[in-house]
Amino acid sequence: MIFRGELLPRERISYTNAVLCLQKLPNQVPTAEYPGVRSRFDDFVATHINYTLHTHYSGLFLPWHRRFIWLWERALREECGYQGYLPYWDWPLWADNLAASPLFDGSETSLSGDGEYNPGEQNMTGGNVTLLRGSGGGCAKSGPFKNMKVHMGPFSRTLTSTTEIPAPRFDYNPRCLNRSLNDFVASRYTNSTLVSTLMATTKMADFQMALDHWPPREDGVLGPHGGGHFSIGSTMQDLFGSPQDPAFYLHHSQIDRLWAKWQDADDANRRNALNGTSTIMNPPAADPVTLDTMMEFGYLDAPRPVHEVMSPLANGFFYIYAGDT
Ligand SMILES: [Cu+2]
Repeated sequence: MIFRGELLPRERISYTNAVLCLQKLPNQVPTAEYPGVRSRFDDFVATHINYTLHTHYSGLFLPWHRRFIWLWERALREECGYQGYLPYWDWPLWADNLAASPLFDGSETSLSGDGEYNPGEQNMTGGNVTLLRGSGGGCAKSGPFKNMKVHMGPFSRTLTSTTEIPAPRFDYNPRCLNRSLNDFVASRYTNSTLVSTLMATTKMADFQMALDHWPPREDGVLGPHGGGHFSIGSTMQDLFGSPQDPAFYLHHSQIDRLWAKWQDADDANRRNALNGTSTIMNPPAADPVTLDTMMEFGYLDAPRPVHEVMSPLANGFFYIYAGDT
């Protein structure tokens, strides 16, 4: 069988049409409690914000996001008639030239591309590393998400608490989708060398470290998880609100794909490999994640034990990544 990794133009449009459909469907998360939630699309955003402090830089990062993107795909299919599957963003293919990528070329078959040029966009500094600014910095200027509104955030890049969701929490703050294609970041932090390094790891702690420089390094060096988040603009950079950029789901699909491949490469040792706690940055007092740790999804799904999501082919999951044999 020949696997075709790349979606046809009409398949890309049916995907983005389904995303636009979720943006028009009514929310199930109550606006009274979560004022920024204005659509079914926003249900996923608010859920991500709500659990961010448990599900990033922690032992829950991979298991939680596996379930989260599966719930997203299910909503596209069941609520918006989408017939395809969740695509993934294979970072290294376009790491040197994001604007040439079918994902971000700004055409009608893309996920929208660069933003309008914003002279105010700054370089970003973390530790000793400076990331040069991207080429846009304003509203996505073409493609299917040119007119979309994001409703929540922005959140500060500085984390002030590991237990309290910071302001602006779930406030309603409508803005455009910000985009700034950044080949400086993509070429350094999402390239094939980093992916090979990631896939060559044998221990979960090393896999996490290569994916995320986890815990984050003081010199600000990013793994490909952060690299993808920092290469297309400020909406996608937002630790809490990043699912407001439709590219979020393709980025996390790629992460889930690489995790699944890594698990498959040594099933006996890696299928149930876990490391870390259920609190961001793994503070010393936090409980270690085990196969029985329960993960919460708020209004999207019942709580799920970690062991239910350790295989893409069990417990209600039944998926593989095309192109991977
Ligand atoms: Cu996330």
